[in-house]
Amino acid sequence: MLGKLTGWDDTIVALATPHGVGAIGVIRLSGPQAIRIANQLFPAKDLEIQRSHTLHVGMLRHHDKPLDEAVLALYKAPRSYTGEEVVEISCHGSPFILEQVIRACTELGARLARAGEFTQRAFLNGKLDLTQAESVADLIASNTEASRNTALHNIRGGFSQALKNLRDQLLQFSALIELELDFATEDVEFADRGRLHALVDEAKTTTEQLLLSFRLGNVIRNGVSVAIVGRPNAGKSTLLNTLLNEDRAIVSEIAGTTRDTIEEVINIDGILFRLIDTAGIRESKDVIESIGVEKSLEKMRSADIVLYLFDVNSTTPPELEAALLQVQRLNPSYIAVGNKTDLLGEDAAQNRFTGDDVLFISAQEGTHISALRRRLADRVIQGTVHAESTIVTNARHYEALQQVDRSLTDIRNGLYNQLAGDLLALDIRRCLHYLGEITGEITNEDQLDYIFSKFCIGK
Ligand SMILES: Nc1nc2c(ncn2[C@@H]2O[C@H](COP(=O)(O)OP(=O)(O)OP(=O)(O)O)[C@@H](O)[C@H]2O)c(=O)[nH]1
Ligand SMILES: [Mg+2]
Repeated sequence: MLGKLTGWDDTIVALATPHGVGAIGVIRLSGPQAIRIANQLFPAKDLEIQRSHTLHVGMLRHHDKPLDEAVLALYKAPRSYTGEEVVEISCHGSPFILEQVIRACTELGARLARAGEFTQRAFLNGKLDLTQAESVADLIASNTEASRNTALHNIRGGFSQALKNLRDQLLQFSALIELELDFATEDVEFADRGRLHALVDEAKTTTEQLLLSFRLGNVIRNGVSVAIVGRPNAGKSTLLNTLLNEDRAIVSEIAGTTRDTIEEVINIDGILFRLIDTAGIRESKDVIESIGVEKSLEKMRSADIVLYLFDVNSTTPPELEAALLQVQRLNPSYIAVGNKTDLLGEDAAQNRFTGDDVLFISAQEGTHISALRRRLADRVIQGTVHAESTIVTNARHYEALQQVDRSLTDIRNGLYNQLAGDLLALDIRRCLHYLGEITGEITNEDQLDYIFSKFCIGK
């Protein structure tokens, strides 16, 4: 397969660790000449006669000049990440040294790797399927525990396994239907339509779940936006500071303190939340404050979750009801939070607002803040999928899955209308095509180049 593509016989080299100063920097060489090139830099012993999966310590030299003392790890094809000959050179992490070693490798015949080329080679050599390869990119980019878990799960093949099962079953049916076509004149049915029906229903449930999970997957990658809104002086900025554990926003007893929105990021149970403190909402003649209020309403509309904060001491139950109706109209995904229970007392607050689903806190004293954090995390995970299960995080998969879903609907309609076998076979083939696009069994060079170009160099 590699032979058909350009540049695949080359040996490639790149820095595998981040740029900049570090204790150790790792340079990766992959390709048919990897061990020969490393050998020319390594006078201490003959690397070409060493076994796979061995480590070698020694001085790297080029043009009789010492470069660095390094540890070399040898991986022989096909037992390596890329499936090719691979040498990993661990040097001291000075950018100057690393640069010199990479230059020495290129002088000896390696070329600099393109972004994602190592993983692309792994894919082309059958070491990973496409969803697994893409998960490597997600893993490198993941910045929370939850996104890391999702990426790891996908690398281990959770996502592809579900799709592979589906594909295998559909393949069986399409084979049986094609067989029927060969016996067209004899009016036989090898492929049990009832079973195909059940299979299509099952497949539709799977794809629908995967499609649903895309929303959550996106949330895990990009963070959940939470707008803290309410009347002036409700304690919004105080709550932001308490959740952040630092004095980020100005707090004062003057109503209308916050004029512009403030955004900060927190991590709850591995989910990234973007907290937005807004200006208190009220009618105001002050131009700047009015702009702030406009902005608050805008944030309330666009946020994933709204925290509607009110002061339990100065708000009456009818006022709360009216306010929540308005919030609901702008954004149905809200949580009502009663603040300053330290003044009124928690029981009194609860008695005052019975009937409404309200979480009572004291932002200033930090009371029930952990319950609020839990409520936020639950909102994200609730009803959908858990982070350990299979989540679609990738827009390309999402689009292909939508096509799969559509062709499954066509197959189902075809079955209802007792469509002839040859037409049914067409629909099944189309469905298989889109499934294959996700796992990479059907694909083309341009698409691959696009996917792998999103990687960083050295992966
Ligand atoms: N007793 C008590 N006071 C609080 C609590 N939370 C906030 N406050 C006080 O309420 C006043 C207003 O707090 P802020 O956090 O500035 O209120 P805000 O909602 O951001 O107000 P604006 O920015 O003007 O819309 C300050 O004096 C806070 O110290 C609380 O839980 N208990
Ligand atoms: Mg404020």
